[in-house]
Amino acid sequence: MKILVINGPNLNMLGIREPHIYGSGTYNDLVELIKREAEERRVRVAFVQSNHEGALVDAIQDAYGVADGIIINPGAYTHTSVALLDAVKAVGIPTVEVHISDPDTREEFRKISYIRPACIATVKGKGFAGYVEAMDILMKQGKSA
Ligand code: CA2
Repeated sequence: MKILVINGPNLNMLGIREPHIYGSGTYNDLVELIKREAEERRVRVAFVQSNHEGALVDAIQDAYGVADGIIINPGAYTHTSVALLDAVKAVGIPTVEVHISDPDTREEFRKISYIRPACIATVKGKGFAGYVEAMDILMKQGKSA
């Protein structure tokens, strides 16, 4: 199984500021954690992080015919992007939405997720462990598909 892990804007800044919200681990720590957990599960993982909406759309499109699942933390584009919603719908790849914090307990504007309707599940508020849970969700659904 091949999983693409996509992280949106500012997630490259993890561990640098706002540790009370996002923890003290860096983006590199996150990548290493996912790689370790993927290896144990014999899952192949690839990573994309971008601060640009179009680059994220390109990454989703490039996964067509390549990845069996997508884990995406769209960052702030969660709350604004119809383009990411359309891209996930267009490729039809099982996708799990992940948030390190729980946006539903924060500002009102974070309670809206445009991408959620195209995703098979949402994991939020579980820190970096949420990405591992997302991997398990994709693996389970891969077996039943
Ligand atoms: O909780 C999450 O994972 C979010 O997707 C993170 C986004 C935020 O806009 C969403 O509402 C929830 C923001 C990522 C910003 O990451 C930072 C990392 C370090 C310092 C500042 C921001």
